[in-house]
Amino acid sequence: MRIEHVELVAIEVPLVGAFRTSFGTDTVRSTFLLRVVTDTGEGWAEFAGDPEPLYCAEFNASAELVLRDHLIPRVAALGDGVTAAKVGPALEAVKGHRLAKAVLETALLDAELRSYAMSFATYLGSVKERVPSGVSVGIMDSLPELLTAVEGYLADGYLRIKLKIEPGWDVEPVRAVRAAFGDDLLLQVDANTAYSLTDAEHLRALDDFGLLLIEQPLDEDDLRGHAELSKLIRTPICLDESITSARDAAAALALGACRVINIKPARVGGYLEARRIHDLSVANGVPVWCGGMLETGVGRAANLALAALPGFVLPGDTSASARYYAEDLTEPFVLEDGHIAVPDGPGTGVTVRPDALAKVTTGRRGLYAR
Ligand code: SMG
Ligand code: MG
Repeated sequence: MRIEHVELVAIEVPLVGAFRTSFGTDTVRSTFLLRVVTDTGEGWAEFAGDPEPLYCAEFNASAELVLRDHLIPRVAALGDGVTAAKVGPALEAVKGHRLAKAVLETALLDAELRSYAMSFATYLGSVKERVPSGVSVGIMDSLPELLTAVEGYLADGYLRIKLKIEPGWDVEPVRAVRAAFGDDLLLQVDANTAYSLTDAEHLRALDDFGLLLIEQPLDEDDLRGHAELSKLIRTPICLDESITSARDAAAALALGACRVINIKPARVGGYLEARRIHDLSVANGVPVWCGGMLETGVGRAANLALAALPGFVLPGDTSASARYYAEDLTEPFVLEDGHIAVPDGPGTGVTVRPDALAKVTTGRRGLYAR
């Protein structure tokens, strides 16, 4: 495969409701799609980041620049020999920028798989036709508002609830949700790095509620702190932001910094590294689940294929299109009996609907032409 040209499509897609985390509030998903045209066809992928470097160090403008000036030229230099598997080695010299690397590798993988009429699910080794779906519930202004939101998601059929937490919104919302919906509800929390080790005593109060896990309580670079915290609380620690590679995952497990891993392909540089983390976790007996970055159908499709690998034993943040968007950019993903079907068509198995894309496009820029 040879890269002919690469185009960035900037999008602003309104969310159906505001989504508040410990680091900010989103009302619109502002990101970009990458369209890679090769001699065999085209491939699409969605950048997982935001306009601001609050979830991680990367952001939309940093990704655009590094793709244009450093990543795409290195992969294009492979000439006729481009494959998705060669993207990682070709980009190894460039430090960091994993979300940007992931969007390029994923668009090329989509193009490559379409040329063989093979799905992401087949390529990655998926074993399920549908995956159980959880939902991530933002921080709210009041407990009644939270209970109404959770009730709605449970009525939709979601099989697991994740509450976003921060200091001042943690034990009470968990207590309220447990009291309202019972002990059998699969429930977990995500702090997005909002705590420090001195909060251990406070976080121990969460042990009373039978949570599946607490996700990323401490800073992303604090593996030691997570290992210490895991000795002080019973709730299993799950890492998200801290795990940017299979090597990180191996270190976190060796240190006892986590007992569960949230795998987001973008955060770790793409689906190939995501699969390596899956394999490592399976070998270590560690459960994994698929995280989300409020993706449109473009990004969601490939995440569903990954979530169908055998080690993904917990429901993921792979919710239906309607949880995020009134109109998705692809055919909408729907919840059936708490599950979402894994796409089985070529590549990601979805196509971008030109009319839906046109409505949310704020700019198109060529990043490379042969
Ligand atoms: O895609 O349903 C989704 C969002 C899930 O909570 C979610 N993602 O830290 O796991 C996480 C957050 C990161 C994105 S917050 C804008
Ligand atoms: Mg998280």
